[in-house]
Amino acid sequence: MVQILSGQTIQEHASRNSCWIIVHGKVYDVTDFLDEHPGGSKIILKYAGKDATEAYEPIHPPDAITTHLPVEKHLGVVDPETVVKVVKEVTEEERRRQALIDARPPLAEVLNLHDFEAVAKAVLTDKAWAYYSSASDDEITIRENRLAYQRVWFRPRILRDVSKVDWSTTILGQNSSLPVYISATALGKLGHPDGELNLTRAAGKHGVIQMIATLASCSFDEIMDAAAPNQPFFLQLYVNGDREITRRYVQHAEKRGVKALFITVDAPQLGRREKDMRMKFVGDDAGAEVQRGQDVKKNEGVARAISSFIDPTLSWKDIPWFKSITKMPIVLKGVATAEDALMAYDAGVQGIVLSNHGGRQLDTARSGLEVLVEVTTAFRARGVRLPSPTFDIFIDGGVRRASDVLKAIALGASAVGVGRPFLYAFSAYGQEGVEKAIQIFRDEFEMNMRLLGARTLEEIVPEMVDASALRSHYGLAPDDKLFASAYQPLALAQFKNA
Ligand code: PPY
Repeated sequence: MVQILSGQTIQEHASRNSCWIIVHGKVYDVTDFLDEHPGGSKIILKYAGKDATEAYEPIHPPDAITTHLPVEKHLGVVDPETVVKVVKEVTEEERRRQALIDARPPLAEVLNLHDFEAVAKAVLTDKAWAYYSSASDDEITIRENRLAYQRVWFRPRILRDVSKVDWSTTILGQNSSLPVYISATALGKLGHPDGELNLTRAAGKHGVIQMIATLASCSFDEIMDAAAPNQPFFLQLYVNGDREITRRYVQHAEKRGVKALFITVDAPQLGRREKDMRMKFVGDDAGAEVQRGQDVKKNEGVARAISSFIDPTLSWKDIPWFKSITKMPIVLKGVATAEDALMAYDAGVQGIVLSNHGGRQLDTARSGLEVLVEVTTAFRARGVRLPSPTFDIFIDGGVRRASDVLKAIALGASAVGVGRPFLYAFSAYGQEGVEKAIQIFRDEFEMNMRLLGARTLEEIVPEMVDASALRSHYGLAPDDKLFASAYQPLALAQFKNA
């Protein structure tokens, strides 16, 4: 029998000693969980005795609370008649945002992936924009991810009858209409109420593979349940300090048909994304807590609030264990040198992603594109034939054009991951935005392959690019005007009481 609790009873449990909250109409006793909450106890206590759904929803998958709280703490359901409706005040920011959403340019006017970023920057909440767009430290690497592509030039071939061109491929054995997969990005509901489902629906419709993020706002099962028949997925994995949780998660994913496991290996600690970290000072009193010398991390923006479960002890020694718990191909995401690429190959995994985590981890780490040349050179020196039928090299970071993807393929990548542009596409226009982003890629692949003189991806060969300037970091680079128009410089930190 499900117990029905009145709003009044729940309100009586509004302290650190007894803290009940309502989420999605259900009542939970979170008293013992307060100090374990990765986002800190303070944020929960704000909703003690009240309905926390609105605050809970954008950050947590719907099942986060049920999986973390023992069943005896699931107290029952709230009697809706007895809850005093908290009429949420529409803030000035929300009013401004809604006006901007209403005034968005029609989707037909969006011509390239940069446009999504410009619209997303305008319509996202400050907090969401800060979290999505932020990168670590001085944001050198995020800029370099774009610039690297501009240091590689094409050597197109002519007179090849390019009336028919085909850019479809297979990625880790799965058909893909593009040599691009949707890379994992977290917290999709900060950008749009349907979160990652926008990606799922668009990807299913257009034959694109989505990599599901461990820290997606939608739960893993919600995403799988929204899939088209036989729609392929990859899974991105943050390895939990509690390996049993990781084992269950991976094996559940495999059972539900996920096709490959991408283990994130570049985030033993979260990079300092200062734009995101500054958000804690805006509009709440968390700054005071920091000044009292309490645990700073729990008050440093969205990302740091939820990162404490990631296991920094992860090492090469764990690879055999991963192989023992799954038959899915394993790909290490976040390799940044030829040395580690060769170690991954020797460890018997099926691939690597040359990635700097969208510039969000080690600042001044090199671009995936530059590392790609180092890696393919080292593999060839070792006598490994590329492309290898048993080992794939992917890259991600900074891809905004099909021409970027073609450069990566020419230099030896099997396919390319694209994260933020799809996130911005659905933040700005929902599922339709993602579909438009895919269409933009198609149009650009068609044109660029024709102009390059390549009818299939196999015909994109190393001789079609001049990458001789790639390693020269201080050479002249063209101004990236489109990127600059969407780039948000670091705002000065607020002075207290100013
Ligand atoms: C990132 O923000 O870069 C992520 O990969 C997701 C994430 C979010 C919060 C904590 C750790 C990682």
